[in-house]
Amino acid sequence: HGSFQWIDPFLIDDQLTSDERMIRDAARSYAQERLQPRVIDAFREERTDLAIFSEMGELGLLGPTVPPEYGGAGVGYVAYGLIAREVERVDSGYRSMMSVQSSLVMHPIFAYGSEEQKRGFLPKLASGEWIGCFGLTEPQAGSDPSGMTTSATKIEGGYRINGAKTWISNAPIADVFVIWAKSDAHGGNIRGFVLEKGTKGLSAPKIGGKLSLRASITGEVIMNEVEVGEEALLPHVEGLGGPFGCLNRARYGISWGVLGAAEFCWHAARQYGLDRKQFGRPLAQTQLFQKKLADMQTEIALGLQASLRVGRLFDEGRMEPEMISILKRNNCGKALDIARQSRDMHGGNGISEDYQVIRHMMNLETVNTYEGTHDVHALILGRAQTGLQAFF
Ligand code: TGC
Ligand code: FAD
Repeated sequence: HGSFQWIDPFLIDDQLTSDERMIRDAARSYAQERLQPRVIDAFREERTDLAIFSEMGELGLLGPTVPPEYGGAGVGYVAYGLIAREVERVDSGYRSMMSVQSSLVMHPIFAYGSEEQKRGFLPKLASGEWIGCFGLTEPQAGSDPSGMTTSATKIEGGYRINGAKTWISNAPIADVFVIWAKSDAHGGNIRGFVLEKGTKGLSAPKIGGKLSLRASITGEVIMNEVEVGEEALLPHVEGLGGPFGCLNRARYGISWGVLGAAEFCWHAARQYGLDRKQFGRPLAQTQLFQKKLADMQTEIALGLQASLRVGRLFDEGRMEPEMISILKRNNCGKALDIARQSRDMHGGNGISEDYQVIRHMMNLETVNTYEGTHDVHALILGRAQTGLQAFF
């Protein structure tokens, strides 16, 4: 007794290797020293700083699980999660920029691409010289991506792609577009294509008016008779399993990331409660305040332990997607609750950009929705335990 660490109740730190701790510390220093000073203005002004990609690339934070021969850092999934947690402690939008590039662009090129595609794209994506985006969602196909209408028609020497994607992170600044489309040459099955900026008929207008994730740019991707060669097709995957293989990784990273944002909100509420006095005593000396802090501490500790467990299983090759649905759903939902509570515990100050908790709260609304909404993950888990599918 006496050595309880309120900030790390189950001693997560002890369960990491020294390499993982080193990566975590490097990501934390970068996030606190370089991202934190920019984020308040970036969010207010809805500004995405391109330099962030090359800075992250230099530190090995982009595509960290991709092997070094293709420019990645070749680290495991626990390390990837730890990076996401540190970046999202500052802002979910910065983590979004990082996780799209890593899990949704570099991963499919690495896992499903030809040797030529891997050598051609991965090193420049790893360094952050090129920025990537991932187009699955369409105006009429969000939770149900199998309803997509983007089509790839076989032409001589390649394909002609028509369709529109929406709500695509990084799209307006992207050099590389991983696009999922139904291909007539493959029986109407979903195939992945790597498109490059500047191709005729390809455009990516920005979506304005976002009140969440404002430091991360989002756009549409319009493909109007875009013609690409055979080499644009990702040869080694067919069907929805392609995009889902990427989503598994991004969702797993999000499960760590949101807990970083939640930790920020928890620590801020605790400090505010210690500093602020009402009725002659610190707010932190009231029962209601302490109960809320205890709930935050508990959910974060349980969530981190769960993400770490699944990270270890991932690295052992024993990850199952349903495990990730549990983590993505619960950690996002809990992080959002914690951010809302923290906002409330800050009183009027809680709505000010200076205290930052309302920014996290607004960001987490998106994170709870993208990569499979909270309810869609419930349906995945419901199906897995009943054998009955309730989507339609
Ligand atoms: P279902 O019948 O379940 O599966 C179709 C095929 O896909 C395979 N599959 C998976 N493979 C690997 N991992 C997974 N998690 C997989 N889930 C499914 C499955 O085995 C099957 O393969 P095959 O070979 O038998 O055809 O498909 P369904 O149509 O019933 O799926 C329903 C549902 C709800 C599970 C799914 O469509 C879903 O998860 N919807 C949510 C959509 C979503 O997450 N969109 C994300 C867009 S990207 C994004 O949001 C990026 S934001 C990132 C950022 O900015 O950080
Ligand atoms: P819908 O599917 O229309 O869902 C609306 C509501 O209905 C939700 O509450 C949902 O849970 C519920 N619902 C849906 N189906 C059912 C059902 N069967 N039973 C009960 N309830 C149901 N997509 C990409 O492809 N790439 C990206 O980079 C990307 N980045 C994004 C960035 C931002 C900022 C945002 C907001 C979104 C992004 N998305 C991206 C899209 C995101 O993945 C979708 O918004 C998400 O999958 C939900 O789809 P939807 O918005 O069409 O909502």
